[in-house]
Amino acid sequence: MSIAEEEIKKFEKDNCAQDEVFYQAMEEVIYSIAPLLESDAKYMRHAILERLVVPDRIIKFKVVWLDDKQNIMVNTGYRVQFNNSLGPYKGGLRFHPTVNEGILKFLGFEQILKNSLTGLPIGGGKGGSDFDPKGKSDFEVMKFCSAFMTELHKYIGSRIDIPAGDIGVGSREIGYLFGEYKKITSTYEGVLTGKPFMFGGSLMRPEATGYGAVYFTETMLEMEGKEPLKGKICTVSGAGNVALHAIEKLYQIGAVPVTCSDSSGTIYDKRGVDLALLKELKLEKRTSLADYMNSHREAIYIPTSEYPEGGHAVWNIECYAAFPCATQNELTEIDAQNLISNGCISVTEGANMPSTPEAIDAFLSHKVCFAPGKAANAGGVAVSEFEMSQNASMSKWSFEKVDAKLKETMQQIAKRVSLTAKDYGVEGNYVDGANIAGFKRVADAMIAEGI
Ligand code: NDP
Ligand code: 2IT
Repeated sequence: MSIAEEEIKKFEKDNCAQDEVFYQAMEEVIYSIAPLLESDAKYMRHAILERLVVPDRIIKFKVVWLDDKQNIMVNTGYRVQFNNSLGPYKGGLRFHPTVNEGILKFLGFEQILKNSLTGLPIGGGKGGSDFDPKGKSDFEVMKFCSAFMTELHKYIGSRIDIPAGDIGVGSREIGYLFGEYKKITSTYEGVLTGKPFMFGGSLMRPEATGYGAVYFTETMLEMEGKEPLKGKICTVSGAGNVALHAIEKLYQIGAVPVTCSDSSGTIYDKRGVDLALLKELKLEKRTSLADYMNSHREAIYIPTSEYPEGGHAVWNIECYAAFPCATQNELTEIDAQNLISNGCISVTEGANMPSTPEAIDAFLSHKVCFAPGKAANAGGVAVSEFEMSQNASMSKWSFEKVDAKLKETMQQIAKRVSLTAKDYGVEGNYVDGANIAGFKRVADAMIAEGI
Protein backbone atom coordinates (compact mmCIF):
# COMPACT_ATOMS: atom_id res chain seq x y z
CA MET A 1 0.00 0.00 0.00
CA SER A 2 1.38 3.44 -0.89
CA ILE A 3 1.80 6.09 1.78
CA ALA A 4 -1.14 8.02 0.28
CA GLU A 5 -3.43 4.97 0.40
CA GLU A 6 -2.39 4.22 3.99
CA GLU A 7 -3.17 7.79 5.07
CA ILE A 8 -6.53 7.87 3.26
CA LYS A 9 -7.55 4.57 4.90
CA LYS A 10 -6.93 6.04 8.35
CA PHE A 11 -9.61 8.69 7.80
CA GLU A 12 -12.20 6.45 6.18
CA LYS A 13 -13.53 5.22 9.51
CA ASP A 14 -15.13 8.61 10.16
CA ASN A 15 -16.67 8.81 6.73
CA CYS A 16 -20.32 9.77 6.41
CA ALA A 17 -22.38 10.54 3.32
CA GLN A 18 -22.24 14.31 3.83
CA ASP A 19 -18.47 14.15 3.90
CA GLU A 20 -18.20 12.86 0.31
CA VAL A 21 -17.00 16.19 -1.09
CA PHE A 22 -14.69 16.66 1.89
CA TYR A 23 -13.09 13.27 1.17
CA GLN A 24 -12.76 14.18 -2.48
CA ALA A 25 -10.82 17.33 -1.56
CA MET A 26 -8.74 15.55 1.07
CA GLU A 27 -7.80 12.60 -1.12
CA GLU A 28 -6.55 14.86 -3.88
CA VAL A 29 -4.31 16.67 -1.40
CA ILE A 30 -2.97 13.45 0.15
CA TYR A 31 -2.03 11.99 -3.26
CA SER A 32 -0.31 15.25 -4.19
CA ILE A 33 1.73 15.57 -1.01
CA ALA A 34 2.73 11.87 -0.73
CA PRO A 35 6.23 12.59 -2.20
CA LEU A 36 6.75 15.26 0.46
CA LEU A 37 5.63 12.91 3.26
CA GLU A 38 8.03 10.26 1.94
CA SER A 39 11.01 12.57 1.53
CA ASP A 40 10.71 14.47 4.82
CA ALA A 41 9.89 12.38 7.90
CA LYS A 42 9.06 15.40 10.06
CA TYR A 43 5.55 15.72 8.67
CA MET A 44 4.61 12.18 9.75
CA ARG A 45 6.48 12.51 13.06
CA HIS A 46 4.42 15.58 13.91
CA ALA A 47 1.18 13.88 12.73
CA ILE A 48 0.49 16.89 10.53
CA LEU A 49 -2.01 15.17 8.27
CA GLU A 50 -4.08 13.76 11.16
CA ARG A 51 -4.14 17.23 12.68
CA LEU A 52 -4.83 19.09 9.43
CA VAL A 53 -7.87 17.10 8.30
CA VAL A 54 -9.82 17.63 11.52
CA PRO A 55 -11.28 21.12 12.04
CA ASP A 56 -10.35 22.92 15.26
CA ARG A 57 -14.09 23.16 15.87
CA ILE A 58 -17.43 23.12 14.08
CA ILE A 59 -20.04 25.48 15.44
CA LYS A 60 -23.61 24.52 14.55
CA PHE A 61 -26.61 26.54 15.59
CA LYS A 62 -30.30 27.14 15.09
CA VAL A 63 -31.44 30.28 13.25
CA VAL A 64 -35.03 31.33 13.87
CA TRP A 65 -36.53 34.26 11.99
CA LEU A 66 -39.86 35.68 10.84
CA ASP A 67 -40.75 35.91 7.15
CA ASP A 68 -42.82 38.76 5.69
CA LYS A 69 -46.07 36.89 6.45
CA GLN A 70 -45.01 36.48 10.10
CA ASN A 71 -44.38 32.75 9.68
CA ILE A 72 -41.67 31.40 11.97
CA MET A 73 -38.82 30.00 9.89
CA VAL A 74 -36.03 27.73 11.15
CA ASN A 75 -32.67 27.17 9.48
CA THR A 76 -29.32 25.73 10.52
CA GLY A 77 -26.19 27.88 10.71
CA TYR A 78 -22.56 26.72 10.78
CA ARG A 79 -19.05 27.99 11.14
CA VAL A 80 -16.20 25.55 10.57
CA GLN A 81 -13.06 26.98 12.19
CA PHE A 82 -10.56 24.72 10.51
CA ASN A 83 -7.01 25.87 11.11
CA ASN A 84 -5.49 29.10 12.46
CA SER A 85 -1.79 28.27 12.27
CA LEU A 86 -1.04 31.02 9.74
CA GLY A 87 -3.49 33.63 11.03
CA PRO A 88 -7.07 34.09 12.19
CA TYR A 89 -9.70 31.82 10.60
CA LYS A 90 -10.69 33.35 7.27
CA GLY A 91 -13.20 32.26 4.67
CA GLY A 92 -16.63 32.88 3.28
CA LEU A 93 -20.22 32.18 4.26
CA ARG A 94 -22.45 30.26 1.86
CA PHE A 95 -26.24 30.60 1.93
CA HIS A 96 -27.73 27.87 -0.26
CA PRO A 97 -30.32 25.14 0.39
CA THR A 98 -27.69 22.43 -0.29
CA VAL A 99 -25.37 23.63 2.52
CA ASN A 100 -24.46 20.98 5.08
CA GLU A 101 -21.53 20.21 7.35
CA GLY A 102 -19.73 18.12 4.72
CA ILE A 103 -19.78 20.88 2.10
CA LEU A 104 -18.51 23.42 4.61
CA LYS A 105 -15.74 21.04 5.73
CA PHE A 106 -14.61 20.63 2.12
CA LEU A 107 -14.68 24.38 1.57
CA GLY A 108 -12.90 25.08 4.87
CA PHE A 109 -10.20 22.51 4.12
CA GLU A 110 -9.55 23.97 0.66
CA GLN A 111 -9.48 27.42 2.23
CA ILE A 112 -6.57 26.50 4.53
CA LEU A 113 -4.35 25.64 1.57
CA LYS A 114 -5.65 28.51 -0.59
CA ASN A 115 -4.97 31.06 2.12
CA SER A 116 -1.54 29.54 2.68
CA LEU A 117 -0.76 29.93 -1.03
CA THR A 118 -1.46 33.68 -0.89
CA GLY A 119 1.51 34.06 1.48
CA LEU A 120 -0.69 36.28 3.68
CA PRO A 121 -1.29 35.81 7.44
CA ILE A 122 -4.69 34.10 7.27
CA GLY A 123 -5.90 30.70 8.49
CA GLY A 124 -8.80 28.71 7.04
CA GLY A 125 -12.51 28.57 7.85
CA LYS A 126 -15.92 28.49 6.19
CA GLY A 127 -19.52 28.81 7.26
CA GLY A 128 -23.04 29.33 6.11
CA SER A 129 -26.57 28.10 6.23
CA ASP A 130 -29.16 26.09 4.33
CA PHE A 131 -31.13 29.35 4.05
CA ASP A 132 -32.06 30.13 0.43
CA PRO A 133 -31.94 33.87 -0.33
CA LYS A 134 -33.60 33.25 -3.71
CA GLY A 135 -37.10 34.70 -3.87
CA LYS A 136 -36.78 36.35 -0.44
CA SER A 137 -37.45 40.06 0.05
CA ASP A 138 -34.68 42.36 1.26
CA PHE A 139 -36.43 42.49 4.65
CA GLU A 140 -36.47 38.71 4.90
CA VAL A 141 -32.78 38.51 4.02
CA MET A 142 -32.10 41.19 6.63
CA LYS A 143 -34.09 39.34 9.29
CA PHE A 144 -32.33 36.08 8.52
CA CYS A 145 -28.89 37.75 8.63
CA SER A 146 -29.68 39.39 11.99
CA ALA A 147 -30.82 36.07 13.47
CA PHE A 148 -27.74 34.30 12.05
CA MET A 149 -25.40 36.90 13.57
CA THR A 150 -27.17 36.76 16.95
CA GLU A 151 -25.43 33.42 17.40
CA LEU A 152 -22.36 33.76 15.16
CA HIS A 153 -21.07 36.94 16.84
CA LYS A 154 -19.93 34.92 19.86
CA TYR A 155 -17.30 33.11 17.83
CA ILE A 156 -15.87 35.73 15.46
CA GLY A 157 -13.72 38.87 15.73
CA SER A 158 -11.21 40.85 13.68
CA ARG A 159 -8.33 38.82 15.19
CA ILE A 160 -10.29 35.58 15.68
CA ASP A 161 -12.33 34.68 12.64
CA ILE A 162 -13.31 36.95 9.75
CA PRO A 163 -16.12 35.66 7.51
CA ALA A 164 -16.83 36.99 4.00
CA GLY A 165 -19.08 36.14 1.05
CA ASP A 166 -19.52 33.02 -1.06
CA ILE A 167 -22.52 31.58 -2.95
CA GLY A 168 -25.66 33.51 -1.93
CA VAL A 169 -23.71 35.99 0.20
CA GLY A 170 -22.71 39.29 -1.40
CA SER A 171 -22.35 42.85 -0.15
CA ARG A 172 -26.09 43.09 0.74
CA GLU A 173 -25.86 40.14 3.14
CA ILE A 174 -22.45 41.23 4.49
CA GLY A 175 -23.93 44.69 5.17
CA TYR A 176 -26.81 43.26 7.23
CA LEU A 177 -24.48 40.88 9.07
CA PHE A 178 -22.08 43.73 9.86
CA GLY A 179 -24.93 45.94 11.08
CA GLU A 180 -26.12 43.29 13.50
CA TYR A 181 -22.60 42.52 14.77
CA LYS A 182 -22.05 46.24 15.41
CA LYS A 183 -25.36 46.50 17.26
CA ILE A 184 -24.77 43.47 19.49
CA THR A 185 -21.13 44.15 20.35
CA SER A 186 -21.02 47.96 20.16
CA THR A 187 -17.79 47.69 18.19
CA TYR A 188 -16.90 48.93 14.76
CA GLU A 189 -14.24 46.56 13.58
CA GLY A 190 -13.22 44.70 10.44
CA VAL A 191 -14.94 41.51 11.50
CA LEU A 192 -16.30 40.75 8.02
CA THR A 193 -14.83 41.41 4.59
CA GLY A 194 -16.67 42.17 1.38
CA LYS A 195 -18.40 45.10 3.11
CA PRO A 196 -19.87 47.86 0.96
CA PHE A 197 -17.20 50.53 0.29
CA MET A 198 -19.07 53.21 2.26
CA PHE A 199 -18.44 51.45 5.58
CA GLY A 200 -15.05 49.83 5.37
CA GLY A 201 -15.16 47.65 2.27
CA SER A 202 -12.15 47.53 -0.02
CA LEU A 203 -12.34 48.80 -3.55
CA MET A 204 -12.13 45.86 -5.95
CA ARG A 205 -13.26 43.17 -3.49
CA PRO A 206 -16.31 42.39 -5.66
CA GLU A 207 -14.12 42.07 -8.76
CA ALA A 208 -11.17 40.34 -7.08
CA THR A 209 -11.95 36.64 -7.54
CA GLY A 210 -12.94 36.86 -11.22
CA TYR A 211 -10.17 39.33 -12.14
CA GLY A 212 -7.65 37.26 -10.18
CA ALA A 213 -8.59 34.07 -12.04
CA VAL A 214 -7.90 35.79 -15.35
CA TYR A 215 -4.56 37.22 -14.10
CA PHE A 216 -3.60 33.73 -12.97
CA THR A 217 -4.50 32.27 -16.39
CA GLU A 218 -2.44 34.85 -18.27
CA THR A 219 0.62 34.06 -16.14
CA MET A 220 0.09 30.32 -16.50
CA LEU A 221 -0.28 30.52 -20.29
CA GLU A 222 2.87 32.60 -20.57
CA MET A 223 4.86 30.18 -18.39
CA GLU A 224 3.55 27.22 -20.39
CA GLY A 225 4.45 28.83 -23.73
CA LYS A 226 0.85 29.15 -24.92
CA GLU A 227 -0.77 32.04 -26.77
CA PRO A 228 -2.38 34.69 -24.52
CA LEU A 229 -6.16 35.08 -24.15
CA LYS A 230 -6.42 38.20 -26.33
CA GLY A 231 -8.75 37.56 -29.25
CA LYS A 232 -9.61 34.06 -28.02
CA ILE A 233 -13.04 32.52 -27.43
CA CYS A 234 -13.59 31.73 -23.74
CA THR A 235 -16.42 29.88 -22.03
CA VAL A 236 -17.54 30.72 -18.49
CA SER A 237 -20.08 28.95 -16.26
CA GLY A 238 -22.00 30.65 -13.46
CA ALA A 239 -23.56 34.10 -13.51
CA GLY A 240 -22.70 35.31 -10.03
CA ASN A 241 -19.97 37.40 -8.51
CA VAL A 242 -17.04 35.30 -9.75
CA ALA A 243 -18.36 34.53 -13.24
CA LEU A 244 -19.44 38.09 -14.11
CA HIS A 245 -16.14 39.62 -13.02
CA ALA A 246 -14.15 36.97 -14.88
CA ILE A 247 -16.20 37.92 -17.95
CA GLU A 248 -15.50 41.61 -17.29
CA LYS A 249 -11.75 41.08 -17.11
CA LEU A 250 -11.78 38.83 -20.19
CA TYR A 251 -13.38 41.68 -22.16
CA GLN A 252 -10.83 44.16 -20.75
CA ILE A 253 -7.94 42.08 -22.10
CA GLY A 254 -9.56 41.58 -25.50
CA ALA A 255 -10.87 38.01 -25.12
CA VAL A 256 -14.39 36.98 -26.18
CA PRO A 257 -16.45 35.30 -23.43
CA VAL A 258 -19.40 33.61 -25.14
CA THR A 259 -21.25 31.80 -22.34
CA CYS A 260 -22.55 31.98 -18.80
CA SER A 261 -25.00 29.86 -16.84
CA ASP A 262 -27.16 29.74 -13.73
CA SER A 263 -29.02 26.95 -12.01
CA SER A 264 -31.82 27.12 -14.59
CA GLY A 265 -29.86 27.25 -17.84
CA THR A 266 -27.02 28.37 -20.12
CA ILE A 267 -26.66 31.37 -22.41
CA TYR A 268 -24.54 31.03 -25.54
CA ASP A 269 -24.06 34.31 -27.35
CA LYS A 270 -21.43 33.75 -29.99
CA ARG A 271 -20.56 37.44 -30.48
CA GLY A 272 -19.81 37.68 -26.77
CA VAL A 273 -22.24 37.87 -23.86
CA ASP A 274 -23.82 41.23 -22.97
CA LEU A 275 -22.17 41.96 -19.64
CA ALA A 276 -24.19 45.09 -18.78
CA LEU A 277 -27.43 43.14 -19.23
CA LEU A 278 -26.11 40.18 -17.22
CA LYS A 279 -25.20 42.47 -14.32
CA GLU A 280 -28.65 44.02 -14.43
CA LEU A 281 -30.40 40.62 -14.50
CA LYS A 282 -28.27 38.74 -11.95
CA LEU A 283 -26.85 41.37 -9.58
CA GLU A 284 -29.66 43.95 -9.53
CA LYS A 285 -32.93 42.23 -10.45
CA ARG A 286 -31.79 38.76 -9.22
CA THR A 287 -33.80 37.07 -11.94
CA SER A 288 -33.25 34.03 -14.20
CA LEU A 289 -30.85 34.03 -17.14
CA ALA A 290 -33.77 33.04 -19.34
CA ASP A 291 -34.69 36.77 -19.35
CA TYR A 292 -31.52 37.47 -21.38
CA MET A 293 -33.45 36.22 -24.42
CA ASN A 294 -35.98 39.07 -24.13
CA SER A 295 -33.36 41.48 -25.50
CA HIS A 296 -31.06 39.07 -27.38
CA ARG A 297 -33.10 36.81 -29.61
CA GLU A 298 -30.01 35.85 -31.62
CA ALA A 299 -28.45 34.21 -28.54
CA ILE A 300 -29.17 30.62 -27.53
CA TYR A 301 -30.70 29.64 -24.18
CA ILE A 302 -30.38 26.01 -23.15
CA PRO A 303 -32.45 25.10 -20.07
CA THR A 304 -30.68 22.87 -17.54
CA SER A 305 -33.31 20.19 -18.12
CA GLU A 306 -32.08 19.82 -21.72
CA TYR A 307 -28.43 19.20 -20.90
CA PRO A 308 -27.18 15.95 -22.36
CA GLU A 309 -27.07 13.32 -19.64
CA GLY A 310 -24.04 13.74 -17.38
CA GLY A 311 -22.85 16.81 -19.26
CA HIS A 312 -23.19 20.56 -19.05
CA ALA A 313 -24.18 22.77 -22.01
CA VAL A 314 -21.37 25.29 -21.38
CA TRP A 315 -18.64 22.68 -21.87
CA ASN A 316 -20.04 21.55 -25.21
CA ILE A 317 -19.12 24.87 -26.78
CA GLU A 318 -15.85 25.32 -28.62
CA CYS A 319 -13.34 27.51 -26.81
CA TYR A 320 -9.64 28.22 -26.28
CA ALA A 321 -9.95 28.62 -22.51
CA ALA A 322 -12.65 27.56 -20.05
CA PHE A 323 -13.57 29.12 -16.69
CA PRO A 324 -15.88 27.06 -14.46
CA CYS A 325 -17.18 29.66 -11.97
CA ALA A 326 -20.44 28.24 -10.54
CA THR A 327 -20.11 25.43 -8.00
CA GLN A 328 -18.43 22.15 -7.00
CA ASN A 329 -18.38 19.14 -9.34
CA GLU A 330 -20.12 21.01 -12.15
CA LEU A 331 -17.57 19.84 -14.76
CA THR A 332 -17.49 16.07 -15.22
CA GLU A 333 -15.34 13.65 -17.23
CA ILE A 334 -17.76 13.91 -20.18
CA ASP A 335 -17.46 17.69 -20.09
CA ALA A 336 -13.66 17.43 -19.95
CA GLN A 337 -13.67 15.14 -22.98
CA ASN A 338 -15.94 17.55 -24.86
CA LEU A 339 -13.66 20.48 -24.04
CA ILE A 340 -10.54 18.56 -25.06
CA SER A 341 -11.99 17.34 -28.34
CA ASN A 342 -13.15 20.89 -29.12
CA GLY A 343 -9.59 22.19 -28.78
CA CYS A 344 -9.68 23.82 -25.33
CA ILE A 345 -6.09 24.27 -24.09
CA SER A 346 -6.68 25.91 -20.70
CA VAL A 347 -9.10 25.42 -17.78
CA THR A 348 -9.16 27.81 -14.82
CA GLU A 349 -11.31 27.05 -11.78
CA GLY A 350 -12.95 30.26 -10.58
CA ALA A 351 -15.25 28.18 -8.37
CA ASN A 352 -14.11 25.87 -5.56
CA MET A 353 -13.48 22.34 -6.88
CA PRO A 354 -15.79 22.62 -9.93
CA SER A 355 -14.01 19.78 -11.77
CA THR A 356 -14.50 16.16 -10.72
CA PRO A 357 -11.33 14.07 -10.10
CA GLU A 358 -11.96 12.21 -13.40
CA ALA A 359 -12.22 15.50 -15.29
CA ILE A 360 -8.94 16.69 -13.76
CA ASP A 361 -7.22 13.43 -14.74
CA ALA A 362 -8.43 13.90 -18.32
CA PHE A 363 -7.09 17.47 -18.45
CA LEU A 364 -3.73 16.53 -17.01
CA SER A 365 -3.25 13.51 -19.24
CA HIS A 366 -4.08 15.61 -22.32
CA LYS A 367 -1.67 18.35 -21.25
CA VAL A 368 -4.42 20.95 -20.88
CA CYS A 369 -3.13 23.82 -18.71
CA PHE A 370 -5.22 23.29 -15.58
CA ALA A 371 -5.42 25.90 -12.80
CA PRO A 372 -7.02 24.47 -9.64
CA GLY A 373 -9.41 26.69 -7.68
CA LYS A 374 -7.35 26.88 -4.53
CA ALA A 375 -4.68 28.69 -6.55
CA ALA A 376 -6.66 30.42 -9.30
CA ASN A 377 -9.52 31.84 -7.21
CA ALA A 378 -7.34 33.02 -4.31
CA GLY A 379 -7.66 36.63 -5.49
CA GLY A 380 -10.91 37.02 -3.56
CA VAL A 381 -9.52 36.09 -0.20
CA ALA A 382 -6.30 38.00 -0.94
CA VAL A 383 -8.26 41.23 -1.40
CA SER A 384 -10.25 40.30 1.71
CA GLU A 385 -6.95 40.35 3.57
CA PHE A 386 -6.17 43.73 2.00
CA GLU A 387 -9.54 44.90 3.38
CA MET A 388 -8.50 43.67 6.84
CA SER A 389 -5.24 45.64 6.53
CA GLN A 390 -7.12 48.79 5.50
CA ASN A 391 -9.60 48.41 8.38
CA ALA A 392 -6.83 47.83 10.92
CA SER A 393 -4.94 50.94 9.82
CA MET A 394 -8.11 53.03 9.22
CA SER A 395 -7.00 53.70 5.64
CA LYS A 396 -8.45 53.43 2.14
CA TRP A 397 -6.41 52.16 -0.78
CA SER A 398 -7.02 53.31 -4.35
CA PHE A 399 -8.45 51.00 -6.99
CA GLU A 400 -5.08 51.08 -8.79
CA LYS A 401 -3.20 50.04 -5.64
CA VAL A 402 -5.50 47.11 -4.90
CA ASP A 403 -5.47 46.00 -8.54
CA ALA A 404 -1.67 46.10 -8.72
CA LYS A 405 -1.35 44.12 -5.49
CA LEU A 406 -3.96 41.60 -6.66
CA LYS A 407 -2.14 41.10 -9.97
CA GLU A 408 1.20 40.69 -8.23
CA THR A 409 -0.30 38.18 -5.76
CA MET A 410 -1.84 36.07 -8.54
CA GLN A 411 1.39 36.11 -10.54
CA GLN A 412 3.36 35.06 -7.47
CA ILE A 413 0.97 32.22 -6.68
CA ALA A 414 1.13 30.96 -10.29
CA LYS A 415 4.93 31.06 -10.30
CA ARG A 416 5.24 29.38 -6.92
CA VAL A 417 2.82 26.62 -7.91
CA SER A 418 4.64 26.02 -11.19
CA LEU A 419 8.10 26.01 -9.54
CA THR A 420 6.94 23.65 -6.79
CA ALA A 421 5.58 21.23 -9.40
CA LYS A 422 8.94 21.33 -11.16
CA ASP A 423 10.87 20.81 -7.91
CA TYR A 424 8.80 17.69 -7.16
CA GLY A 425 9.21 16.18 -10.64
CA VAL A 426 5.68 16.90 -11.89
CA GLU A 427 6.33 19.88 -14.14
CA GLY A 428 3.15 21.49 -15.48
CA ASN A 429 0.95 19.78 -12.86
CA TYR A 430 -0.54 22.78 -11.04
CA VAL A 431 -2.74 20.54 -8.88
CA ASP A 432 0.24 18.89 -7.21
CA GLY A 433 2.19 22.15 -7.22
CA ALA A 434 -0.63 24.01 -5.41
CA ASN A 435 -1.26 21.24 -2.89
CA ILE A 436 2.42 20.80 -2.01
CA ALA A 437 3.19 24.53 -1.78
CA GLY A 438 0.01 25.25 0.22
CA PHE A 439 0.53 22.30 2.56
CA LYS A 440 4.21 23.00 3.21
CA ARG A 441 3.69 26.53 4.53
CA VAL A 442 0.87 25.62 6.89
CA ALA A 443 2.54 22.36 8.00
CA ASP A 444 5.80 24.14 8.81
CA ALA A 445 3.87 26.68 10.89
CA MET A 446 2.07 23.88 12.75
CA ILE A 447 5.38 22.22 13.58
CA ALA A 448 6.92 25.51 14.73
CA GLU A 449 3.90 26.25 16.96
CA GLY A 450 4.02 22.85 18.68
CA ILE A 451 0.99 20.81 19.64
P1 NDP B 1 -22.88 33.66 -6.46
O1 NDP B 1 -23.91 33.28 -5.51
O2 NDP B 1 -22.62 35.11 -6.74
O3 NDP B 1 -23.11 32.96 -7.87
C1 NDP B 1 -23.18 31.57 -7.98
C2 NDP B 1 -23.56 31.21 -9.41
O4 NDP B 1 -23.48 29.80 -9.57
C3 NDP B 1 -24.99 31.59 -9.75
O5 NDP B 1 -25.04 31.88 -11.12
C4 NDP B 1 -25.78 30.32 -9.42
O6 NDP B 1 -26.97 30.20 -10.15
C5 NDP B 1 -24.78 29.27 -9.83
N1 NDP B 1 -24.97 28.07 -8.99
C6 NDP B 1 -24.81 27.95 -7.66
N2 NDP B 1 -25.07 26.73 -7.24
C7 NDP B 1 -25.43 26.05 -8.32
C8 NDP B 1 -25.82 24.73 -8.53
N3 NDP B 1 -25.90 23.84 -7.51
N4 NDP B 1 -26.10 24.35 -9.79
C9 NDP B 1 -25.99 25.25 -10.82
N5 NDP B 1 -25.63 26.53 -10.67
C10 NDP B 1 -25.34 26.92 -9.45
O7 NDP B 1 -21.53 32.95 -5.94
P2 NDP B 1 -20.02 33.29 -6.29
O8 NDP B 1 -19.89 33.76 -7.70
O9 NDP B 1 -19.48 34.12 -5.21
O10 NDP B 1 -19.36 31.84 -6.15
C11 NDP B 1 -19.20 30.95 -7.25
C12 NDP B 1 -18.12 29.95 -6.91
O11 NDP B 1 -16.88 30.62 -6.66
C13 NDP B 1 -18.37 29.08 -5.68
O12 NDP B 1 -17.78 27.82 -5.89
C14 NDP B 1 -17.59 29.81 -4.59
O13 NDP B 1 -17.24 28.95 -3.54
C15 NDP B 1 -16.36 30.26 -5.38
N6 NDP B 1 -15.59 31.36 -4.85
C16 NDP B 1 -16.17 32.56 -4.55
C17 NDP B 1 -15.39 33.61 -4.10
C18 NDP B 1 -15.94 34.96 -3.87
O14 NDP B 1 -15.15 35.87 -3.62
N7 NDP B 1 -17.23 35.19 -3.97
C19 NDP B 1 -13.95 33.44 -3.86
C20 NDP B 1 -13.44 32.18 -4.27
C21 NDP B 1 -14.24 31.18 -4.72
P3 NDP B 1 -28.32 30.92 -9.64
O15 NDP B 1 -28.17 32.37 -9.97
O16 NDP B 1 -29.42 30.26 -10.41
O17 NDP B 1 -28.40 30.65 -8.17
O1 2IT C 1 -13.79 30.63 -1.36
C1 2IT C 1 -13.32 31.75 -1.07
O2 2IT C 1 -12.11 31.98 -1.12
C2 2IT C 1 -14.25 32.81 -0.69
N1 2IT C 1 -15.46 32.60 -0.70
C3 2IT C 1 -13.73 34.14 -0.22
C4 2IT C 1 -13.23 34.08 1.18
C5 2IT C 1 -12.86 35.40 1.80
O3 2IT C 1 -12.63 35.37 3.02
O4 2IT C 1 -12.81 36.41 1.13
